[in-house]
Amino acid sequence: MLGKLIRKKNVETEPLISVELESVKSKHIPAHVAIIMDGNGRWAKKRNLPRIAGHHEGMKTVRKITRVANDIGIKVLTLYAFSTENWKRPKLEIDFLMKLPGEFLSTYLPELIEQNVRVEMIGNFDVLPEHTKNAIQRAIDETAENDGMTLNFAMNYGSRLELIQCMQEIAKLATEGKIELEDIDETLIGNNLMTAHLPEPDLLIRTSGEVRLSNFMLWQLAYAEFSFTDVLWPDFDELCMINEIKEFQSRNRRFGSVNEEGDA
Ligand code: V0D
Repeated sequence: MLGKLIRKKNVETEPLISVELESVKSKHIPAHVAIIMDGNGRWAKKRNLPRIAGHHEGMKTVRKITRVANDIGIKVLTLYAFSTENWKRPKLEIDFLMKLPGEFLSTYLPELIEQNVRVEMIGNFDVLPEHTKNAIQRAIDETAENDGMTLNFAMNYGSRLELIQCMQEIAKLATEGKIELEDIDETLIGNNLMTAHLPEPDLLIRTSGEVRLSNFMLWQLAYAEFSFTDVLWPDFDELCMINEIKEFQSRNRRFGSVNEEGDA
């Protein structure tokens, strides 16, 4: 596992990362971490580069954070890559963004397979461009047998739309007489969301200083710890991720105790 990090070219941080990694792995690890990857445009602007340069740099961070999350032992990493609101952006920017899954996967799919990572997606898949769908579907198919970390991309995802579809599905079951009103509970709702097969996130991270949920996993984040960092997504690195998990572990040090929900 550590061998994956040793291949990194940054010799300065390697020993530090290994030591920190071992300490993090000896404590309670969040099963599911969700990240809102914000600040790519701002990163580019600071350097007088076009926004797309920031998106491209952000893709390299996806690779880095996937690898360290897998090394930590996180079971599910959900990355908010494209929201239903993002269609309002300029067409040229959208066209560029829609090429990123293909580029990401043609570069990194072999190492995802090597790391036993399973690629999944939540969101409305159908309306994505054909070439984007093909790239993602191929990655999903080629990693379907992997049983390591699940790398779950939220693409064209919006939580309210997900809840609308969930409610429509449940109402349909009710009108067809397949369920009684009393059958509508947290489990039934959870089972009709796009995340039905996944554990709920234990930790939400949003980069770049914005303190909003932006229509992301409204139901699923009910009990999650939230962390908002000023670091821009392209600058978010392995040590940032390890520090987030350490902070989570210190907040959760009473995990499992009677005071768990704060009723001290
Ligand atoms: C841009 C920062 C990887 C956020 C990361 C189309 C904005 C880089 C993917 C990707 C994006 C998605 C699915 C998949 C494999 C890779 C990605 C988008 C944006 C939205 F199966 N990075 N990335 N998708 N950015």
